[in-house]
Amino acid sequence: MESAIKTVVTTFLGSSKGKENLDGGGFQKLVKKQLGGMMQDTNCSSAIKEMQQGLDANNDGKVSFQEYLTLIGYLATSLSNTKSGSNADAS
Ligand SMILES: [Ca+2]
Repeated sequence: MESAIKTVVTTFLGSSKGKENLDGGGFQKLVKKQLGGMMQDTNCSSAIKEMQQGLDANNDGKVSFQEYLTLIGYLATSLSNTKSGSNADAS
């Protein structure tokens, strides 16, 4: 568990080069390199850009750590639903 959390943090910082926000290019690289197995359309730059805009809660054109966690949370929820066999509408 601790190593998973460290990975989440170091992956972000590696892609943002230690900065607080990921720019568009950094986000593209992160998704393509790290999330190709869990997400569809990771080879499509425009789909990733759309995803980035969806995550960008404060509309500054960059992905903050908090906004990145929204994506991780979404992926973790999807995985959990898959593993537990529950339907998407289960709450
Ligand atoms: Ca933002």
